[in-house]
Amino acid sequence: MPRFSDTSLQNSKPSLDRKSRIKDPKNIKRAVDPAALEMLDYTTENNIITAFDRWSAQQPQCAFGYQGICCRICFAGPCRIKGLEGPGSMGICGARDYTIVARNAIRMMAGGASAHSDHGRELVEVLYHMSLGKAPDYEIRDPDKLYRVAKKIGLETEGKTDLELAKEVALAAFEDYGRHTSDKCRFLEANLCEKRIKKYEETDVFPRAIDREVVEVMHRTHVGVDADPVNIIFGGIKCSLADLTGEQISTDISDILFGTPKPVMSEANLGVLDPDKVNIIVHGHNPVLSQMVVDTAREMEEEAKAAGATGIQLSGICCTGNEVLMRNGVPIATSYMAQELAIATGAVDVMVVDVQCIMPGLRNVAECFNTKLVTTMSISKIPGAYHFAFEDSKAKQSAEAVIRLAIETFKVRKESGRPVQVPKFKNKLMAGFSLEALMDLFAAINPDNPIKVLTDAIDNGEIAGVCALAGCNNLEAVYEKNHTEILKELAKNNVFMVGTGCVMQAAAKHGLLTYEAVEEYAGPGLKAFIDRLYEANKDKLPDKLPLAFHMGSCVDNSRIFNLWTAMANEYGVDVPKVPFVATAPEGMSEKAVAIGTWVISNGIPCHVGAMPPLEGSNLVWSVVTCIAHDVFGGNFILETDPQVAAKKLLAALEYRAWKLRIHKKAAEEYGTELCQAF
Ligand code: BF8
Ligand code: SF4
Repeated sequence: MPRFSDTSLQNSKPSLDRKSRIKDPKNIKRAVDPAALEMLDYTTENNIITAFDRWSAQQPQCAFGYQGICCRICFAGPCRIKGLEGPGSMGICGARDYTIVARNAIRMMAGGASAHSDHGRELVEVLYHMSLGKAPDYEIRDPDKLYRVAKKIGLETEGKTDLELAKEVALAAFEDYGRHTSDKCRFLEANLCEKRIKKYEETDVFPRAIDREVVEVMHRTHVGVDADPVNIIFGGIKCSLADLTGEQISTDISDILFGTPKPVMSEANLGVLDPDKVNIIVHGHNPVLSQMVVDTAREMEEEAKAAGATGIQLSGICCTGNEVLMRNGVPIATSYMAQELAIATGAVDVMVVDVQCIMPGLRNVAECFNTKLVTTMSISKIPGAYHFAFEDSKAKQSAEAVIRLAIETFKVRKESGRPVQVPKFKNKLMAGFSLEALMDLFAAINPDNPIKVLTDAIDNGEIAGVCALAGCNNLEAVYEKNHTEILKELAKNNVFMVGTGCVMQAAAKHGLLTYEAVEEYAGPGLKAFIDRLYEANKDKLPDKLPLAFHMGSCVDNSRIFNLWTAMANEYGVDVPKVPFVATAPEGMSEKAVAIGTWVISNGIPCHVGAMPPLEGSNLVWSVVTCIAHDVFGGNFILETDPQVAAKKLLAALEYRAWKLRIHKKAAEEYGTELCQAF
């Protein structure tokens, strides 16, 4: 029986009810990462408080907030939905559970869209300033990408210098943030397939300008504006597509400025820290600073050696770590939830942070050690941390100051003679799979039509389809357990996997971004496919190919969007017919909510393995898990058990692949057009 005939795998309710989800709140060792487990013993022995202790202290968490039925939108509240009937079933203003849940959810999307898009805006500003000669430390490292992006968004490229074109691309991107007309966001329209453009026009969710859609969400969710849950959610979808626009801009411009990633080898986990070197961790998201630190550190090795170090050891946490891993092979220290544990090793001299996913708790841990925590962005400061204001006009100078502070701190650390506790665990990895790099691998087999290598492998059943792994860590799950279990289960079932963000850091730390993992976990079809790709490309690759393909930071989910769009165009169908699924096994942030929403509105089923605050309204729940599928072709699969989640993802994927095969066969047999229904 095909898996998708099993109706239990189509049940929109998670297999564990709310109360059974959290097992032992007293056990803080909620991790499968051996380095994190070792460090948790050490922090417990030494009374160092981290997120793991604070998670325990927060249990049981507020059930109203957990389900999304707490409203704090005005200060007549807070209001909670206390039952199904009577005055307590509504907020003071009369808002019902569905209004409150929907409003809270789309405010999360607006938060996520703001974060991703402001990150993109910083990059556009650097590109613009560079084109005017006002950011002299930056350059165009990938002029081909500049031309490709310019062409794609409809700019005339003939007869223009790189700098002239860079300025025009920057101005076009600025327009996507602040257009006053009702025209469409250009960076989004240029990357969608035609059928999706039509779908977004019909449903009135095409974003006009990023900032405008965020503002509209904040307006429509103000006290006494939109109370219709479906209308509210459609407003959220429009904002999530503005988020996607911001992500596309971020990726495109990062590649133009810093280079488009190519396959690269590196290592991951706390064992990458070297006590004899000056250890600098870059943490946050924006490559404008971290890339400059990487470039400058190379020039300052001798200064570090003069201070008694054997060199400078850079490593990364979160997505800025992914940015410099993808382009420079800088090792990954750890992922979001273990960021404080990195400092608790005592071996970190400077942790330099920019924006997003930076725990305020870092400062308390840094205080216990010789570590300097350095903030760099005016919107992201932490009391007690050093603040070195970063300016793109003096980028190199800022990076030098940070590195010099680290060298000075190293000297103090060595003189103090204080022992360090660096876990030995680390694994090698291969990363650097931009869409261009992936297409390049396919092109070695089919130079005329590279994407057909992937779609053919699905059509002939060699692989089951594609799954995108994305998102965060959340201690509602056991740290990195959902990530690794789902990844292994999908591999066993021949799913080709791409991914971004903290999931891929988990995969890397557990040795899953290696060929050894292909040998251990891949099903026969997936192994044959990966082997074939390697054989065709072995002259230009640094090693054999990995089990899953790391495509970058969370904004680089735009690369994944570009991948499924290329597949849809190749099949001649709309995205919902493409055998593609997505998962955020340990989703946490508002950014993840925005991403998940544009994933489903692109027409892709999206699993989330930590429960978003939606359970308080059956109506909203059914809109996002069922009705979204009828309208857009994608829906959320909310499931906290990783084994059941993997089965649900496989069922959704196999159903799509099976249906597409049947429709293709029918079209061939009867000489008709390929059925477009989903
Ligand atoms: O943007 S995966 S915890 S680091 S939010 Fe944050 Fe989540 Fe990690 Fe990257 Ni994305
Ligand atoms: Fe309560 Fe309505 Fe104010 Fe929300 S907006 S806090 S439900 S009165």
